[in-house]
Amino acid sequence: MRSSRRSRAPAFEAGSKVAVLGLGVSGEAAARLAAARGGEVYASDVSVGPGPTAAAARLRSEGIDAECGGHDVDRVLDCDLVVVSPGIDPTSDIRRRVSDAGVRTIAEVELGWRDLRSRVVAITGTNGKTTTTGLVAHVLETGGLTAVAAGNIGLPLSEIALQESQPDWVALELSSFQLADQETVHPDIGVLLNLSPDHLDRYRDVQSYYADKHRLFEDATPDSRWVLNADDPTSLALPAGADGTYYHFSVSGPVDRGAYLGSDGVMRCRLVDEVEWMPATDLRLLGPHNVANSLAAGLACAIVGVGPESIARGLSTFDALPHRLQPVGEHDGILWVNDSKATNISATAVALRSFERPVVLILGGRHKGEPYSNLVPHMARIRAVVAYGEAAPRIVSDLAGSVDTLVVESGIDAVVRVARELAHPGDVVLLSPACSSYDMFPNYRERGRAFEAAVRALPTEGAFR
Ligand code: UMA
Repeated sequence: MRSSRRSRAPAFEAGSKVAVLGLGVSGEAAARLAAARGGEVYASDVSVGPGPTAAAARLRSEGIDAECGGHDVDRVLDCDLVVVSPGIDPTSDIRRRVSDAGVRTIAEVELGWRDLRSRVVAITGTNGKTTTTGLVAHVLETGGLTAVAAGNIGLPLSEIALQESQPDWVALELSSFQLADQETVHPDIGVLLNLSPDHLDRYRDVQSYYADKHRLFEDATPDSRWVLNADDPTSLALPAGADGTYYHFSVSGPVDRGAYLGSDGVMRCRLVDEVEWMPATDLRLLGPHNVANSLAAGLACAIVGVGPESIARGLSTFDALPHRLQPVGEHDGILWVNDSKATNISATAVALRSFERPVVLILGGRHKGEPYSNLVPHMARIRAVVAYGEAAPRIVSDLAGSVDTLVVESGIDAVVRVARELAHPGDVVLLSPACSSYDMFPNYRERGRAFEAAVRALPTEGAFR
């Protein structure tokens, strides 16, 4: 496809005072980029934890003013621009004060966007974003292009923007938190996978969450290309007529322009002529939702101009990302699966639909607002639920009368031992918690690692495969 790259105005004039809020990976990268572009940077973090402390020390060693243990509010309000990390809630004290003072605030991703020369496939939606982002980068590379996966997947866009030599394409995962504070981000190709309630601990209602997702379409141009899910009416309606060309993907039958799963199980694409990609059974990823993610990713790459053979090769050589329906191994006839990234009800529902075998489901962590009773329609194959963490009492009351639920009050090792006792040979034990990890872990990755370590430490009769 032709490039729609435009020269972009810098986010601020050299010599401006720029405050960076948060010193996680986004804040550290943003502070470095803002300083490299001539900003007088003040970066700060409320925490004195090891991560922000180390980031502040690295920045100071490069001559950038950075501190932990609080935000100097007067200094922040004296700035011309505030760059905010996505995890900082808009209702937090510092963000309210910045907003009341009328200081311009942008997302880290907006700062990176202004200096990005690569073309962009942006991926958003409630579930499947990270896998689809990884797939897009992998298929583009299989097609001979240079591509990097960035954004919410873990690599801040500002880090790529600082590089001398940038890739042909960036597969950019965008969360609603990042979209909320974007100003001018408009991808060459935008993918909206699906929409369902999430983050109700941060949004006052689901409409406010969808409104932030809609910001993907706000700067659409006639050159924009949109990849939408023909099987999901809610996300199909979201662009509301935004400029650009629309393509669709579907697992339930042919589409006019896009990619679909045929009734014979073969994945096909129709842009001009219809081409076959591959049987869906050739995917290494588990579950029907990953057929949809693969159709979306393949379609975005077909629009870029990648040929059908490369698309099939790329899709069929992509392994599950860590913590996303990732098989840990099978022993004594029990398959252990790490789906720690499932931090909401709909992600756990999707995981439950991925197995034909009986499932012992591990649920728990910090509650995010949606009732667990919404899982009941997906629980036909559940043998038992093991509930743990802060959300355990709520899980027990929401599932009462529907499924056997046991509460484990100690750590993840005990949770795994109880799940092992409940499982029979032939079962799956699935960690798909439907909650955030923050009651017990710094993030979902640490939770997934702890689960895997506990599984590997179990005494076994046979070898662990
Ligand atoms: N902080 C303050 N002041 C406050 C509140 C918090 O300074 O008032 C500090 C915290 O102490 C912490 C920092 O802000 O040190 C946290 O910022 P952050 O949560 O934005 O962390 P980053 O490391 O920059 O990670 C962010 C994304 N995190 C979130 O959106 C919560 C990462 O997505 C993303 O990979 C990374 O930027 C790179 O773009 C993670 C995520 O969980 C994976 N995303 C959510 C999800 O997928 O559901 C949206």
